[in-house]
Amino acid sequence: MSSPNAESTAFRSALEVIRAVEPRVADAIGAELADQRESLKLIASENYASPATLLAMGNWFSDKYAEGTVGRRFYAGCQNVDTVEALAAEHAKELFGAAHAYVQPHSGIDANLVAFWAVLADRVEAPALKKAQARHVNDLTEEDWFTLRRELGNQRMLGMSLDAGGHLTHGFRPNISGKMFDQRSYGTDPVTGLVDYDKVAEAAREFKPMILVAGYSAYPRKVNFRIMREIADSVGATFMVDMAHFAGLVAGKVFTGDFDPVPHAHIVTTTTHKSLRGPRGGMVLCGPELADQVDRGCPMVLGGPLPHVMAAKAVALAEARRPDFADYAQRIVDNAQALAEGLLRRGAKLVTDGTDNHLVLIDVSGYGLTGRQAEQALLDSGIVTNRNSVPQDPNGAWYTSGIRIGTPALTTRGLGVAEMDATAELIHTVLNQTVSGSNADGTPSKAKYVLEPALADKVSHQAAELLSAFPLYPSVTLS
Ligand code: DSN
Repeated sequence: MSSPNAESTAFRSALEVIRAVEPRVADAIGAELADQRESLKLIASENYASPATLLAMGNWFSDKYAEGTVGRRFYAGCQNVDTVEALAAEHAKELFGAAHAYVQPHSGIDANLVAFWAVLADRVEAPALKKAQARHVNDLTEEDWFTLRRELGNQRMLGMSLDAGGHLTHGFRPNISGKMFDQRSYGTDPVTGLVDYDKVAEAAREFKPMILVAGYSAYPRKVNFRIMREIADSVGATFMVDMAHFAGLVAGKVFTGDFDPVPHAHIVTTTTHKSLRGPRGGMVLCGPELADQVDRGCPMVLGGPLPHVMAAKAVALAEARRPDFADYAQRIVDNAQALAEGLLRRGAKLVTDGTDNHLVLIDVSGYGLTGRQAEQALLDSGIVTNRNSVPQDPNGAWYTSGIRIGTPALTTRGLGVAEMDATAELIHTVLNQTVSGSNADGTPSKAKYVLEPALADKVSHQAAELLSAFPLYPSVTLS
């Protein structure tokens, strides 16, 4: 462990150096820390990275181009980048028990694009593609390129529907994946809100996807990856899991056996900054059969790797391999369950009536609100969440009927189950006291709401008081 004094000195010195060039940037960085310290951060996809992880990103690695992979670069002088990339991959393989790890993706979308490319390159029986891979691309004729584009496009993907908690990158229209793939969705049971594996199997039999995707950003339960793999195998699909949201729970061995995607999936993607608590970025894990294609991620679909972020990934993954990370991961789930119980006890309506993971989805129609109204009313009260669709959402993806809340960040800060009950009380108080508003012409509004400013202020103070016992980055003082 570094001394608290060293951490404070490092951040203070960095700000002093930045301030000498553009003081407004230094001020914004300081203001961001202050805002994060003061708000009750319940965004399920956010966390607080360690000082070591943050500091690993601010250095000379940022200046280096390193297209290619370890030991096989398109640029000279990459020996130190090789060191950190290899370290990050080694830690990832050990942590997740994966045969191969590719740590270059800049984000979750990028990680998924790398995975899609790898699967297409592996699966598409296109003579033009085989030609392109076997020899120099300049040897291909115009007709070869035309056939290649036609054969790569329009392959089939089956993923979880957006309103059931799936992710945009799993084949949905606003994302490139929805334009590349012919996509179908599986939803959740309308009564229980749970994945119905028989229905997934039926959809797979009918649609015969090339890729079956599991993983979610707003589903509050575990997924049985052994069953999903059996379904994929039964129709000859490649099974891909996007574990971006719950990677920390896999790393911390809260999700094991049938619920650990790594032994069951052909390919696993993740971000590194959510429950895994690393720097903002992505990663792909796979077996040896897809490793070569995955390693072509840059320059196939990725821009130049970010060596400074790969250095930070190596640091964060080393942290996740320590025994205390397992304790952290378990506390994330304990806290989410305590939050869910506190909300249910106070009468909130929750999708699936609870949680097995790090997130809780409140159906705020139970409070007579849209997600948009609830999100803003909570923000007015010092509680940062995000609106999210609920299954079969009548309000669509913009206004929504849900509020997604997650515990990774507050758990990092040290809050425990007692504080989760207090948090449930604050959330319930705000939602219960917020009234849906009207437009100027008297019609009901999906965005406007009425919340007494005095109540919002009172809750903000209560939230700040709750947080005061759990200072964020206590080792860091900027003045
Ligand atoms: N934006 C992330 C989330 O909030 O879940 C996923 O892309």
